[in-house]
Amino acid sequence: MVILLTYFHRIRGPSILCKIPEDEEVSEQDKEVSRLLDFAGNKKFFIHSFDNFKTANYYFEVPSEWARGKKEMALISITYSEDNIDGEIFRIPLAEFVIELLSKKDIFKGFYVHISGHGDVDEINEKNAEIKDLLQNFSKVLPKSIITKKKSLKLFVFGLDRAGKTSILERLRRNEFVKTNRTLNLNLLNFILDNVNLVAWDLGGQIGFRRSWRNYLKEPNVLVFVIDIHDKDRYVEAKKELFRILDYPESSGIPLLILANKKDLGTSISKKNVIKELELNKIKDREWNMYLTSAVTGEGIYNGMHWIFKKLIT
Ligand SMILES: Nc1nc2c(ncn2[C@@H]2O[C@H](COP(=O)(O)OP(=O)(O)OP(=O)(O)O)[C@@H](O)[C@H]2O)c(=O)[nH]1
Ligand SMILES: [Mg+2]
Repeated sequence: MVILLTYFHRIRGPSILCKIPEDEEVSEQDKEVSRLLDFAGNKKFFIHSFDNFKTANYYFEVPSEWARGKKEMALISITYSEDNIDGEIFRIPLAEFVIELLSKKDIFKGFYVHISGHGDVDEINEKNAEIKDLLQNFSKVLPKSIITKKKSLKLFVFGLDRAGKTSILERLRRNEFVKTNRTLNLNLLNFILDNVNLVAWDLGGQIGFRRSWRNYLKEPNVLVFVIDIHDKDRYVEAKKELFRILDYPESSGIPLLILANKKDLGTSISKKNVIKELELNKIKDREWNMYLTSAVTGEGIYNGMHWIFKKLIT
């Protein structure tokens, strides 16, 4: 399997601008090429076949201060030869890679390594190293889920800062409680639980990061909302953030798992109580369930995950 990341400077619209000789009919082979380069086709993701290979391709626009139209095109392609692979499985990982790449500030500079006369060379090299790192991580994560052919689920994990999101995910990933640092912006985790490949988008809960949550609401299979049940002063704030996400059209109908966390700190708070405080009975447009959990002991977390598996994995 080969992964290529290609950057097209200043190309906009279809790339086949002319055909020589002009009077000859367009062959099937040419059509294939034009399909690959047809950036005007409005398809971000497409599968392409040639010889005994196939490619899964995802193209995207990179905002760039150095481009004429302020936008340039890039294409990431995975070339594979295994007959039994359905290229569709690359769609979500590629989309995720692109979101992560574009979240890096001024990333366009990293594509200018071979073009002289553009700004600070050190800065360009540094950005290029960032791209390479991302690609390296991506290539490590990818074959594991693809080759083992496990079912894959994407979790959108949100909630106020210090609710315990990262602790819960680390507990699931390593089966132990580990010390965490606050999450800056986004933490992407990939791990296998009960033969299911989980891709978790662990979102930073501090106020400054909450506005960007929506950007990552890209086709998740399940929403996981974490709340610290002992942080009663912030129930109203938590409820507001929960319903803000539920009200976005792109989250419509997606099942919601609520993890009422830090149960180990005392059991005076009941499930009923949290449901009432968060007004969860108002949720009518999706399936939801709530579990009292503890990242310290692991209690409740696995039950929550099994509820998801039961709903979504046939
Ligand atoms: N007692 C107890 N402490 C917990 C539990 N879960 C998390 N914590 C602690 O709560 C604090 C915050 O946990 P994190 O997992 O970092 O919280 P977070 O929701 O990821 O926070 P942000 O990344 O800022 O959004 C840490 O000190 C954790 O050790 C729990 O179940 N019980
Ligand atoms: Mg965190």
